[in-house]
Amino acid sequence: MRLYHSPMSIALACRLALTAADIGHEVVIVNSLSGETKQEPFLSINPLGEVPALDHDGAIVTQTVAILSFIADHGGQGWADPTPIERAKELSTMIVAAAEVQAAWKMINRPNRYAPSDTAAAEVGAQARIRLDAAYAELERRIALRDTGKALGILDYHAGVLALWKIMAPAGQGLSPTPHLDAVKDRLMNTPKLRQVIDEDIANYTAMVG
Ligand SMILES: N[C@@H](CCC(=O)N[C@@H](CS)C(=O)NCC(=O)O)C(=O)O
Repeated sequence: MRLYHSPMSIALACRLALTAADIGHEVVIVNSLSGETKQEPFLSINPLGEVPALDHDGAIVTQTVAILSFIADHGGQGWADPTPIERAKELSTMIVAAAEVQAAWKMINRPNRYAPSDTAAAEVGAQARIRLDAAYAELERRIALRDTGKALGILDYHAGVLALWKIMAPAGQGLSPTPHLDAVKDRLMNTPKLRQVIDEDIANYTAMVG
């Protein structure tokens, strides 16, 4: 398997899932900060110009939630509870993570894509931060309802990266507390092989931003 990835992007959740399931994979770095995601040859892989993308025997899968779901099915682990209703609930929370939390971050990080002028972009950024706080609150509410006695799974990898973003990105400062989400991140950091991947990603990201 080949994972197209940019350090500290949401694709890190897929790296963690692949690592946790001991699925052999190659990581191809596509620098989203320098715009490589929006250029060929990557646009031929994902015309939306976003990582992650997963190549499995020539079949390309994009979208974090779909890739994580595939990794859980392929690796035979990763669903906290494999019953259809529990899987649906986990998928629901991952869709909130992608459609609400990640989408708000995108508006904060790239407001000019959503506005015709710098003034309008500043307003978009300010509104997006309000939306981000509400999105994290909903993610936190859902994470708080989960049984923490279960093995780590794909929702933990997804939510854990969003917890890291909240701590590391300047725009994450001053948001409402999310203790259950932070505890997910701590569980990942306390798992040596996952911590190694996270530390490597942080180091690569730091080198990338200079
Ligand atoms: N809905 C997509 C969003 C992926 C996404 O936004 N990826 C970002 C990195 S976190 C990206 O590649 N951005 C590059 C760009 O927008 O230019 C998913 O969850 O996979």
